[in-house]
Amino acid sequence: VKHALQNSWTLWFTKPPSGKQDWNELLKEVISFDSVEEFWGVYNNITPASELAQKSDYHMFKKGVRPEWEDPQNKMGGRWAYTFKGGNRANDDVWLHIMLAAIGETLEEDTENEVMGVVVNIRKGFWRVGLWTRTAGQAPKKSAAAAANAAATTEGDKEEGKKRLEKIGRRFKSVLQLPEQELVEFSGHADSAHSGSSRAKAKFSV
Ligand code: M7G
Repeated sequence: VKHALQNSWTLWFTKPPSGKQDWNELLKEVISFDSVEEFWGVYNNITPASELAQKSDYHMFKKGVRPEWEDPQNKMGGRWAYTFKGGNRANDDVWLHIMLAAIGETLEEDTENEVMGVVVNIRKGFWRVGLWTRTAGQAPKKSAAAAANAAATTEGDKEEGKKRLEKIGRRFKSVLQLPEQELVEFSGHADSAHSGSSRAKAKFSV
């Protein structure tokens, strides 16, 4: 018996560069799955994060979404991120719990469709886990006429978008089992792409 997931997911791997390669050459699609049993089959057969070399990433994204800022479904979006020391076997469970929360759809309400995927970056001296969202707290696009009419509601829309993202950020934080004073930070992909680094200034934190 297979227990179907609400969505199909794809696992991707970024291998550490060996010489001068760009981002695209290092990112590889690994496998897709759409049941609980297949997820465990994949998880039990891949190298644990704690055994990956520095500069490796795992990305688990909804099938059809590439784990890149440039993907049409990510372009307007952003990322909740948390950086911690990482590196040992116990930390593999942090990444596992994030994946389980994503495939179990516990990070957002059913209708929100904000969660695009989750990431773990293995870096020198730290790990960074991320949760990518479809929006980045910007006001939704309106027709010119509607915008002229509704200029006053724009700030309200923005506020609502931010609230929705903050709620997801708090759920991410609870999966990470972080104490209240420890912060997770949100940044927009457009800012990351613009600054050429994922360490763009955080827009907000929870
Ligand atoms: P990172 O791996 O997110 O963080 O970004 P790090 O600085 O801790 O290693 C490292 C670099 O990878 C960025 O500065 C970009 O050059 C490249 N990179 C990362 N991401 C997520 C993307 C992406 O989505 N698109 C493109 N074009 N480059 C990316």
